[in-house]
Amino acid sequence: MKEHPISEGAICPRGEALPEWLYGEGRIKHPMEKVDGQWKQISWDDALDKIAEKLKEIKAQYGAKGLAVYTGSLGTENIELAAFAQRFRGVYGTPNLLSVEGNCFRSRIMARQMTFGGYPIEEPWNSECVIIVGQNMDNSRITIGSKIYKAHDEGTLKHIFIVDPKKIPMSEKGTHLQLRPGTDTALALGMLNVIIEENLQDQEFIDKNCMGFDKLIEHVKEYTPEKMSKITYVPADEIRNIARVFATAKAASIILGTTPIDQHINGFQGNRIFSILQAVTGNINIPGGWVSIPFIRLGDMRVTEISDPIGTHEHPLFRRFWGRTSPYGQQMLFANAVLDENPYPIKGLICTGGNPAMTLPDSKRTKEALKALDFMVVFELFMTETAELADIVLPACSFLEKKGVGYVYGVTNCIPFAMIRKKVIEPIGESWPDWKIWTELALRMGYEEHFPWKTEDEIIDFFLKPSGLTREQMETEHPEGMYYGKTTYNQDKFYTPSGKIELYSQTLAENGYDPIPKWVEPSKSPESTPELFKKYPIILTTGTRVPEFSHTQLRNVPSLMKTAPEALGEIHPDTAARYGISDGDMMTVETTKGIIEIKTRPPKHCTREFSASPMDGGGKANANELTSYEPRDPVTGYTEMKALLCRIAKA
Ligand SMILES: Nc1nc2c(c(=O)[nH]1)N[C@H]1C(S)=C(S)[C@@H](COP(=O)(O)OP(=O)(O)OC[C@H]3O[C@@H](n4cnc5c(=O)[nH]c(N)nc54)[C@H](O)[C@@H]3O)O[C@H]1N2
Ligand SMILES: Nc1nc2c(c(=O)[nH]1)N[C@H]1C(S)=C(S)[C@@H](COP(=O)(O)OP(=O)(O)OC[C@H]3O[C@@H](n4cnc5c(=O)[nH]c(N)nc54)[C@H](O)[C@@H]3O)O[C@H]1N2
Ligand SMILES: [Mo]
Repeated sequence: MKEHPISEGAICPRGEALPEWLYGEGRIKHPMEKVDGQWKQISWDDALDKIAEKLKEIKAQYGAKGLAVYTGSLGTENIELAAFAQRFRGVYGTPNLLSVEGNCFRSRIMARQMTFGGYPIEEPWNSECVIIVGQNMDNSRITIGSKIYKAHDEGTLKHIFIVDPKKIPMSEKGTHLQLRPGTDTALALGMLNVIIEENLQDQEFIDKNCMGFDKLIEHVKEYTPEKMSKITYVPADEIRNIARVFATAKAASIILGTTPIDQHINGFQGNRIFSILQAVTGNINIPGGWVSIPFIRLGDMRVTEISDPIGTHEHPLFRRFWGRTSPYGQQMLFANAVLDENPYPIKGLICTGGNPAMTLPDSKRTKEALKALDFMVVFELFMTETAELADIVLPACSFLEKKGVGYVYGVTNCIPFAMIRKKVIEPIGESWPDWKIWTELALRMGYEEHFPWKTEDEIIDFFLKPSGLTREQMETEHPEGMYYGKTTYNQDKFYTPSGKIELYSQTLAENGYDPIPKWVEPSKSPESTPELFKKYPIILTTGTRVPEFSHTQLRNVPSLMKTAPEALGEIHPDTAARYGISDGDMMTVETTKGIIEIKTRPPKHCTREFSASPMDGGGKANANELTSYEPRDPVTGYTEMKALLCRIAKA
């Protein structure tokens, strides 16, 4: 739809391939039970009865916390899936709701909340300068990418900087800073040093809105461009240049990739330092800066908070600060709970909309943990690596087989956007929408009073009620969906304890963390572990998105498998030559955790020595055989999935 407000007629290869995905190979069409290691079809009634019985057993023996509920990427993208999972676990009484919040985007939300009291986001189409840090929008975020290309073509967006170890298509439009993976915080500290040394900050804005600037002045003195150049491999002059252009632009937005900043041991502070850059240059709540967006209030299915989930002791702020409590536990501690009973045993798992056997770190340990469970049930469309390890698999249907509320903001889209998602076809086979699976299970558990919804329209009405929108209005007036609310600029209310933008965070100091971000090396790097670097001399980044796949999804689609048949490892041509590896050769990539084989990608965009591998892509290589649960970011508990050390060889 050319007139569609978000896509403006653009479609990605995954969108185009949906019919193939929907009707393709491997759809699970019936409830399945594993009997003596073999999958057997069973009826919905039998499956739900057995699950209810098991869940009651677990609760009787280990308490409600002995069960974990895991919602994967779909749990953030599909409100119905997430809300019903929350309702069920709440009524059951387990605090252990685990999700990709534990390594996807919550770090940045926390960092911005702790700085601004809210979650302002970029508005690049109104900017004169944008800095894109570790995001290849042509692959992972085309809706915003196309708006940036357009603003650049029209000339309103004058300066684009790309901060990325490799050249990406958008690098053609601007200045590329090719940094060593994992050193973004050092770059940002260097930029702050230049801005403050050269008096380029927005003093009026700072005086009025910020606290801690005096401490920041002292703090960044040591981070000279020359020193930061040694760390980042970015020439000092380039650090000066980006700092000057950014600070003097009329309006500027930094756009942070969703994972390259966050998935580090210092990822939370990395997010904070870029927030501080926005603040001291006055690029907050002005058109083209970071702006406070309106929120849509949607019906909330949460049940009043129970006890604390796993990870609370280790990462208390991930759980709550300023009385704001997150519903999630830290999934990075799940394997410890199952395998080491630390802090207590988790014995059962309900997994929906995710494939943790592949997407959590250290797949070997993750799979061991999943196998060690007394009972696991998975709601899935396909027999994934996780589903294979379950006791019962229930056939869920896709978003095209159910009606619901679609709502995006932030990561996917900068302004909140809502629509009624239409049911395109009837559920395939015996598959059910997630809401129905949870509801039917709840009835068998005796939870009927908490699950009153009987139809998809009733659920939509429940979600929309607090928003002031109605289903009828959305269906008749805005069937294509609608932006919700307007951005209001020039707000100067900040909901932090001090009421100001907190360049210096007392909350962090009181919890034993750095109140202003410091530079911290990745746990394994040429600098932090020179001995290890001799044995593992290549820097490895995992998880780079490809347009054909969403994480481990869509591998049943022939047309996508044709254009991207293998997981690809990108490698610098000089490195490849040194190892005698040619384009398309298979190479081994080995870390201290494991070894995988992966095909090399024609290195047209790889211009500095490092190699990167997607999480899975079309092929068999699973980058999480190379990653580890330790160490974790002390604030959030995120693990290192970027900037690791590896060695390579021709396979
Ligand atoms: N090494 C490394 N690991 C990473 C990352 C990285 O960069 N590097 N990135 C991390 C990030 S940011 C993320 S978000 C995670 C993603 O991790 P996951 O969410 O675990 O991965 P997906 O492959 O998206 O799994 C989604 C599953 O939901 C199923 N599904 C689709 N629609 C529905 C539905 O309507 N109902 C149900 N019940 N199921 C459905 C799909 O078939 C698929 O199996 O991976 C993380 N892991
Ligand atoms: N097609 C597609 N789109 C997706 C997804 C998908 O699976 N497929 N997943 C969605 C999800 S859940 C997420 S979380 C997002 C992920 O989105 P992002 O995390 O933004 O991932 P990419 O766009 O692949 O960007 C990664 C870029 O960061 C660079 N990079 C690697 N290490 C570093 C580093 O240390 N510093 C810097 N500055 N750059 C680095 C890589 O070279 C690459 O160009 O994408 C979303 N969009
Ligand atoms: Mo993600």
